[in-house]
Amino acid sequence: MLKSLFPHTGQANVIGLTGAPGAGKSTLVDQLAKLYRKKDRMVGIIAVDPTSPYTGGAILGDRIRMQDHFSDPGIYIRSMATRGSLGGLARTTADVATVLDASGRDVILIETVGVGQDEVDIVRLADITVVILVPGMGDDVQTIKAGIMEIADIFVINKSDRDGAERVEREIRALQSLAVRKDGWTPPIVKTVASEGKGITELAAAIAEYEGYLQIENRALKKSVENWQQRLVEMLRDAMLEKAQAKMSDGNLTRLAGEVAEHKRDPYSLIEELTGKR
Ligand SMILES: Nc1nc2c(ncn2[C@@H]2O[C@H](COP(=O)(O)OP(=O)(O)OP(=O)(O)O)[C@@H](O)[C@H]2O)c(=O)[nH]1
Ligand SMILES: [Mg+2]
Repeated sequence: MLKSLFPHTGQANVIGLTGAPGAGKSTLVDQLAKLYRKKDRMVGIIAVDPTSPYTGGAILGDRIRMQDHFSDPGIYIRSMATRGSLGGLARTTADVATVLDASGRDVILIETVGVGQDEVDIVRLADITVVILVPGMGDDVQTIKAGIMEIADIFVINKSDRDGAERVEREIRALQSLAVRKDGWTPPIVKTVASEGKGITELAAAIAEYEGYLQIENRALKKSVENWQQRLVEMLRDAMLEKAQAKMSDGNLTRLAGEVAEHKRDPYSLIEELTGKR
């Protein structure tokens, strides 16, 4: 199915939103979705929770909150929470995004928690990445900077109704002054109060501005080539692994591991055998 759907993709704007648990991602996604619906754009939402092996509380909460939209066929919501699915969460999310894109969604919003490797991979699917911070995180901006400074195209300081929003803004500015992005884009900082719908228009404007920026000098295509380079390597790795695994049953793996553990076999020749190098 994905093979035949792929030619119909590439139309949607894929927007990734990431941030710490409880930062207000779902509330923001909800507000953005409402705004895009007012403009008559078809919206797809993928809520990814890599921290939970189950479709747990958080996502259930999102569903309940988002059910306002359930009667609206212009919004489709899919939650994903299973780690360890074949090919990993990032690939599964990519496949779901492909289906949504092909189905004619104009905007796809991907919500994901945190900034671990899975999240960075998921972010790679997106044309635009929004990193959500909240006041009162103290030194957290410092600790997560390595991950977020590189992936953020736009910063949101949500819960700006709380004390400390200015301080977070200053910290981001300070970090930005240290590392200039190689594409020359300076990620704007948008302050929001998602629960009250404040700053959403400004966020949508910042998103539109970055979309415009990507249209200049083939930047969108260049970014896409970079992303696909990564994804092709991942897909290849998955395919090779599946192929090698097909050659041995589970019991077989235990037996082989036993032979290596007892030094009856060396693991290097074994891998060569399994990958067909020999
Ligand atoms: N004070 C304040 N509360 C907010 C704001 N935005 C969201 N909240 C509240 O923060 C809580 C968490 O919001 P969510 O949107 O579920 O946050 P999330 O980042 O999606 O959370 P997870 O998906 O569980 O990681 C909810 O109770 C929201 O009502 C805001 O701007 N100000
Ligand atoms: Mg959420």
